[in-house]
Formats: sequence, C-alpha cells, structure tokens
Amino acid sequence: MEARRSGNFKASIWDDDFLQSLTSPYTAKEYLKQADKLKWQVKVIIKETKQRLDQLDLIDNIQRLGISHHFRDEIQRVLQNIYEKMRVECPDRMLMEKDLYSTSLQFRLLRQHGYHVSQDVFCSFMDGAGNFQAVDDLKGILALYEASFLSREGENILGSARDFSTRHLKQKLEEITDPILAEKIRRALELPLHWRLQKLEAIWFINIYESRFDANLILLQLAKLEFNMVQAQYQEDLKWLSRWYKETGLPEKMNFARDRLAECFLWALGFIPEAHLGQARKILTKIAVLIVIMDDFYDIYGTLDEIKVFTEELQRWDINALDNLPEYMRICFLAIFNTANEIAYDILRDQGINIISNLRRLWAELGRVYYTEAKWYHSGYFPSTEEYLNVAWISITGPVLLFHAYFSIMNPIDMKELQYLEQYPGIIRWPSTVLRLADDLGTASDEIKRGDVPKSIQCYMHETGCSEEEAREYVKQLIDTTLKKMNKEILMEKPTNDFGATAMNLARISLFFYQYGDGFGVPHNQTKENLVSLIVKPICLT
Ligand code: LA6
Ligand code: MN
Ligand code: MN
Ligand code: MN
Repeated sequence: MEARRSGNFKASIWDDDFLQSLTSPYTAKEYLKQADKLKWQVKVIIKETKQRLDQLDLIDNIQRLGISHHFRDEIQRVLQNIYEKMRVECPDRMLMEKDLYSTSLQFRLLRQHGYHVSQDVFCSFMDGAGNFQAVDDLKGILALYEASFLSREGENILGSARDFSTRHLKQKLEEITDPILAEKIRRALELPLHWRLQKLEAIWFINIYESRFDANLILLQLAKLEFNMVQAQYQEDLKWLSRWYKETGLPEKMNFARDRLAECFLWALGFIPEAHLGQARKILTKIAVLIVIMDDFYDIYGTLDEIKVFTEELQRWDINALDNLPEYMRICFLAIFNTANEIAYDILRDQGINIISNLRRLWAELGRVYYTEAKWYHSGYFPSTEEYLNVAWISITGPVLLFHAYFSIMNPIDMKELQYLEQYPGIIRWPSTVLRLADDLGTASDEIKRGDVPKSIQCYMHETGCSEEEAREYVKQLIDTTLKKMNKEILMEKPTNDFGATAMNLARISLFFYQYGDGFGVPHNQTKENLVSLIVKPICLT
C-alpha cells in the first residue's frame, strides 16, 4: 500500500471550551440606545458640514472608523453633490486646483463610490514631460498614493502617481519626525487602504484617530461602541459554530487535516462583516471547514485511487453510493451532502427557489479540479503558467466561496443574474485569481517541501527558467493587474451591487491572510492577534 503523507499541521489554538467562555457586556439594550443617539448626532454633523474639504475628511474618517454603513444615504448625497458641482464648475478636468491632498482624497472617495472621475484630475501636478513634481506635502503625497490604487489597467497617469508617491514616501520615511504620520505611511506602503479590510482598519484607525487633537468625540464614541456591539455578535456566531464543529466529530475523525475553525471564521468575517449577516458567516465558515478537509486529503493524505473514487462520487451526488468510499471519506462526503442540502432547504423554504443543482455543480467541479492537480502531482507534470491558472483559480475554491456568499446574502436570488454569474465573468474570476496567487505566495514553499502540485511560482520558473525571486515578482505583478481588472469590472461597472462589494472583499481577505506568509495554516502569528482583537478583546470606551 502507498504510504500516506502528512502535512504535520500544528494543532488548533482555539478550543471549544475557550470559545464558549467568550462573553461581552455589549449586548445590553442601553448600548443600543446610546448608539442610536450617537448615530442621530452624526447625521446632524454630516448635514451641517458644508465646506467641501471638511465633507471629504468627514466621510473618510467615518469610513475608516468602520461606521459608514449607518450613513450610506447621507454619504451618497454629499458625494453626489460634490460630483455635480465639479462637473458644472469644470466639466473637462473636474478639478483644476493645485491642492494635492483634496484632489486625491476627492478622487479616491468618488471612485470608491462608483463615480466616473478621470485620471486627468492629476495633470496639473505633472510637469511638461508627464512627471509628477516633488512637492513638500507628505500628507498630499500619501493621499495621492492611496488614490492611485483605484486605477484600471492602462491608466498611465495613475501608474506614474503610484510610482512617484511610493518612491517619495519610502525616501522620506526615515526623516519624518511626527510618529503618527510615519506610522500611517509605513502601514500604507505595506498595503494600501483600498485593499484593506474595513473591520481591521477600524481597530487601527480608532486608535490613531483618538490621539488627534481635533478628533470628533461623537464619531469616536460611536465607532468604539459599534465595534464592541458587533464583536458581541461575532462571539455568538463563533460559539454556535464551535458547537456545530464539535458535534460533527470532524476535528477528531479528520485528524490528518488542518483544524482551523476560528481561522475559517475570520475568513468568513472578512468576507461578510455586516453584523446582521451572521447566517451568511455561518454558512461560509462551514463551507471553509469542509473545503480545507477535502483539500488536505486531495493534496496530502489520500491515495490517487481514493481521491479518484471521491471525485466520481461528487459527480454522481448519490447518497446510496456512500459505501463505495473509503471509510474516512464517507463522513466528509455526507457532511458536504448534508450541508448543501440544508442550505438549499432554507432557500427553498424562504424563496421557493431550488438551488440543489447549482450547489452540486460547484462541488463536482471542485472535485474535478482537485483531481486534475493531484494527477499532475502524481505524474510529475509541469503545466504552463496559463494551463495551471486555468485550473488553479477554481481549485483555490473562489467560485465555491463566492456562490455560497451569493446565496446567503441575496434575497431574493435573481435567477437571471445567477445564470450570468455561472458563466464565470470577472466578478467571479478575478477575486478568485487574487486568492490563488496570494495563497501561492504564502503557501507554496511549504507545499513544495512536503510534495504538492507545482504552484504558479514553480510553473513560471519551469516555463521561463527564471529564479524563484523573479517568479515571485511576476506573481505579484499578476496580482496587481488582476486587482486593476477588479476595479474596472466590479467597482466601476457595478458599484451599487452588494455582491460586488463582497467579491472585492474576497480579494482583500486573501491579501490580508497571506500578507506575512501562511496566515491560515500556521496558527501562531498575525492571524491570532487579529482574532484576539476582533473577537476577544473589546475596545476601551473611555
Ligand atoms: C487553501 O489552502 C486554504 F486553506 C485557504 C485558506 C484558501 C481559502 C479557502 C478557504 C478558507 P492551501 P491549495 C476555505 O494553500 O492546495 O492548501 O489550493 O490550498 O494551494
Ligand atoms: Mn492544499
Ligand atoms: Mn489543493
Ligand atoms: Mn496553497
């Protein structure tokens, strides 16, 4: 018999007893009342802020503090107003003034909200040769840097803006005496605001904002309260999931696989952070848990014969054939089957729509691509980068995650739109591609050491003969291009769709998880700290 391999995964650091012990005082009604009052006060502040720059700063702060979902209409109204005024005042360029900070901030906020603003607004900051002119305005250059990430492919002015601002900020970083500005710049250079998760940004920003002499205490108080109240909701979601997980028996029975409930939950939380969408987070976490087990037996534990049978069973989706499977796979198959049926049941009950065949297709396809990769691995085959990516953007489970998100946040489900999405347009493909590439950067080294299919880095090295470092650079470039495609296809073409925002979040959570290596598989690192601040520790109110 073929010897089984092992991933030597570390044990989970989040046991059920600990998770069940989490409690929060912030479920009390008095906090809700307090928050309602503050929300009302913020609405007044928005209404009474009249200067354009003040309005822009206010919106930026509200967004960074993580409370903008309460003021969607108000923010929209202000931005609409700004947008229209600009068009009247200066129809060609939108804005011809010389203030880099306000131009950049306005550009970023308008684009973020789906308004068409031309990159030409930055022309007035360039010299005749098309180069940005160095100015003594770090705040403005930082704003330009952040704005430059809202670009589409081929927008060369934004490309130069990004190169210029990145270079300039890096150069100046050592000289900056203001510690807060230095911290802001360092963080921005690591990952720009546009690609950060709002929830994690909020924890950091609340702290920074609090130290400002001109901090608005109403905004600040609401942000803290909101954070703590939502945290109480997350705790309940996770406690429920931990009970579910324990009852499935999967952590003991699948002891060859990564045991990562809390990390899966963090994944779901980054993807769908809205407090009231707990049910969606539960579905996504369950799906993630099942995927990870399946991935680990396709990649590591299973023999090629076993996974061939499993792949066939997924295509057939026939519960009567359960006994064809090796024992350890039966419980996994049944867990997938039951979870899919449960999700479909709820939708059939609530909306009268039957999505069983759609869910079946997703799992069957995942089995097929996992099996393709396993065959590549077992036969020592090196696909070209393109051939690899055509499979790997699906095998990273982007489509499974995105469609489950779609089913759990869209009510009612639009069958026409669903059929369109099932042809895998950019809104499905690009965020999944980012996930794949980011995962490869973070996990490929360990995977290859242990024995796994060549990942994008190895495929590219094999194809071009370049070094690993060059291949990694190439993959980073690919991520960058894909993010620009997302800006175009999701942000600029479907700005108001909730699913669009969720799809963008998939890319964000991917960048986040693999920012410092394998943030998912390796439990003791940044991910642990982030889980502690998101789920365990409330923010001090005073
Ligand atoms: C992928 O692991 C993995 F577990 C993820 C966290 C990706 C997103 C999916 C979730 C949360 P691995 P492979 C369910 O790097 O084998 O082993 O495709 O994936 O490279
Ligand atoms: Mn794997
Ligand atoms: Mn895999
Ligand atoms: Mn991987």
